Amino acid sequence: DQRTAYIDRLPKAELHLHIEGSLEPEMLFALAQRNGVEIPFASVEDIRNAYNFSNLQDFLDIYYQGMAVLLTQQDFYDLTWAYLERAHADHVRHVEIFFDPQGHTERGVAFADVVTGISDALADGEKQWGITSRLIMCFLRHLDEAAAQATLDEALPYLERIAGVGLDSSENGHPPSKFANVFARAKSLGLKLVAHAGEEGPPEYVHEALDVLHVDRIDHGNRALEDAGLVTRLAGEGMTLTVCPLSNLKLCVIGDIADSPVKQMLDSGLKATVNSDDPAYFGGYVNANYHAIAGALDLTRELLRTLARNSFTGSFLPPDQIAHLL
Ligand code: ES4
Ligand code: ZN
Repeated sequence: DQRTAYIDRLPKAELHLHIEGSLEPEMLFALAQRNGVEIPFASVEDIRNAYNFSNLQDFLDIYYQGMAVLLTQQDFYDLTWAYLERAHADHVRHVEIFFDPQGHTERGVAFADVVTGISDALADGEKQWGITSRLIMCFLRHLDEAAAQATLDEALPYLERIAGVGLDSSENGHPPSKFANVFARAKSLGLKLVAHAGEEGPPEYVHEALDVLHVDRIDHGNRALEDAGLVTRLAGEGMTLTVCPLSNLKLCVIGDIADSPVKQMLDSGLKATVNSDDPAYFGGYVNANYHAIAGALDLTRELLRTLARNSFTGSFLPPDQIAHLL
């Protein structure tokens, strides 16, 4: 219908995308064959059938298993290029991509191959389609802070290719404060800071992301809505929240797409954005996420335009470049 066409053509940025979560079953299967990696699936259909999750950890177990087929710099290039083709088709003009180096270096993949493969594809995407980008290195929060520090050490020769650091993986039991020192060091190196908070974890974790880590953006932030004082603060600071509707549904963070917090956030003055998180696992890229909530929350064109605008103004692009995209 008309709203679908409006969404599809709306220029937008994607601010919450795990590149390893864009590994489609077809590519997973092909890379397993190309690299001679054994996987516990006999077919692409078999893989897709395994994608049923009842919580974040359920998903993460499958997600870490899936990334085992990524071995060479070319694999990371191909993965990123395939994502950019999808993003281009969705009228995405700017992407800020997460990657999980610890998920690869612990398997013996060189840090250099991961970063170079991803960032070479990002550079080619800008040449081909004018899609600008930033790369954000995430620390796995189920591992300790020393491991995060060692990962930041490995990143030092590549800081021209890395714009920021983030925090992902299993949230409950791993509060942001566990990473206070490594985030302070990243900030002193001039890196931007983001953290997943309030996806499954309590509002207190969102407070910690702000007060202890001093993040520039909150990833997800759903459970901030449980704390009225926190909502007022986030609104007052103009803090961007990167919400992921289909992810929330697939991971049972919400019971129904109509329970997506996006409308409530906008109504509360919060700067919400719409993103795809791990689109190969959660059933759709960024336009599919807009479509899902537009119908369920009956979003007007004005609100859809606000969401797209927030994606640019909440990005790490310099103001003069944002002005060209609005
Ligand atoms: C993730 Cl949805 C989500 N939450 C936390 N960590 C992640 N890593 C990849 N996807
Ligand atoms: Zn995420």
